[in-house]
Amino acid sequence: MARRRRALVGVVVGVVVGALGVSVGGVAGAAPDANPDGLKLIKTKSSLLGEHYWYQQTFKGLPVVNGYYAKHVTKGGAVEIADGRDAVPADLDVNARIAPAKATEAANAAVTARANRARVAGPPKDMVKQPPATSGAAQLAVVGGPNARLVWNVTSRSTEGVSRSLVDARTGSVVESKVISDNIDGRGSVFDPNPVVSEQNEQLTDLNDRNQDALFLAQKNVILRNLDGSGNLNGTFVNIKEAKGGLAHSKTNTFVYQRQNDKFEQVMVYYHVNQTQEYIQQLGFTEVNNESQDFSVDTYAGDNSFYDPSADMITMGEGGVDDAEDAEVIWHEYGHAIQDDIVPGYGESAQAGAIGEGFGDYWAVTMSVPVSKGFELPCVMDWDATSYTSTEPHCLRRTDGNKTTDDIVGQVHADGEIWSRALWDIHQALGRNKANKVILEATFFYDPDTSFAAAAQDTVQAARLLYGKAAAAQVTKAFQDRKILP
Ligand SMILES: [Ca+2]
Ligand SMILES: [Ca+2]
Ligand SMILES: [Ca+2]
Ligand SMILES: [Ca+2]
Ligand SMILES: [Zn+2]
Repeated sequence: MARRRRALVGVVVGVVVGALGVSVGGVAGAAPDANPDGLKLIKTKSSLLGEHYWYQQTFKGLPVVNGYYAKHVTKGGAVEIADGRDAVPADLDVNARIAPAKATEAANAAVTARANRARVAGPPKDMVKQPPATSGAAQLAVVGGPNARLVWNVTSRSTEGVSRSLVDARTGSVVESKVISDNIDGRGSVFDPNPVVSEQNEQLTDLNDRNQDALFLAQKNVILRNLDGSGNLNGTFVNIKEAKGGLAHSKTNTFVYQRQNDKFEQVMVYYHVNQTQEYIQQLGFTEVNNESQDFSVDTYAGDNSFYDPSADMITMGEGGVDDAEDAEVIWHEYGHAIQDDIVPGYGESAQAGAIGEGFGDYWAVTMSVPVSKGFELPCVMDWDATSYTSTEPHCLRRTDGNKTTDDIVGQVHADGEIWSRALWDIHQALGRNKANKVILEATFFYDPDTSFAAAAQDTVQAARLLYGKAAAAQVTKAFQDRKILP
């Protein structure tokens, strides 16, 4: 569309002078520049061979989308111009008729619709309804070239990554919408959240990691988003760093295994951590363990998994049912990584430790809610627990117990049940998304050695500031019922 041309301008003198008013020689067939002086220096870079000056093309002070101009000056003084400016008619009206909020709405609708279409490629039955795209402020800009117009430039975040939409600022129609983040989607097969819940079957057993028809049927094909394209299970939010039997690798980013293959657990970790981080981002949090979390999978023989704050690494054990075959074990451990990321040195008191365990259990449960069809929601680690419990339903712990602070025994997992019940009550009182916003927001105010009472106060405060008095009263009641608050 737009003219793009590179011109070797030869040796300096006179050609490129100081600021860039310079016309670089006419371009055949193109309209004359409406404002050849509308160049704004945005970046200067040095390389081995010279200096590089990058300019944004502007029109009446507004950026011209994709309009660029670069000047490369070699050490020897040679100048090369890359002129990527687009012609803009001098009389283009730069007064928007559409309000930015309306443009944002149109852009988000387009992005959400596309993201949902992309997800239909997955299994239709278990589709989780995705939250709509979110976006920052709309910026006024100009599109040059043959279809020159004034647009609102809206950046949205959706399950597809980051998208840029251009909305005509006079008509409100979406002119263009495309994903600008460069992550790669892969394919995988997982349990979601685990076979006991998805099959609603408490009779399933591990049989020493053997493949079984019932477990094969419990597998679900999924899209693995935000992969870095290396062919490993490494991406924006998860890095499978070590694994028994070696790292899964696929040139086509296809990671389909059955559960007897240890690589199945690597896929479980990648998928479920990516899911939970996307959810956190959709709630509006951009700094809750917003990094590629390291995992070591199936590398511990005991029936335990753990988060190591000194290495910022989560290790998934393989005792009994491989821990990473149950997403709720993954989410519990990720809960520890979340708290450690938000509060440096978190967990330095017995009650802070109990809050950590209670939060991990709660996080596993709240993440399971959308994929559990209501089956035994407060039951934590339904599949992993089949190895060590005989009563049904099989649960390591629950988030709907009746413990209060009268029942404190000084063991972090046992005492954590007091906290997880309070959070679960908040979940039911406020609804999933509001509860999780309140709970995550409150965590930013925790001390590393916080107590039940202090953390409860932080949570009440977050509820009041985010959702008002009535919500704060509901949160207060949840803590009063546990005798955490008076
Ligand atoms: Ca396995
Ligand atoms: Ca981390
Ligand atoms: Ca296990
Ligand atoms: Ca569960
Ligand atoms: Zn834990």
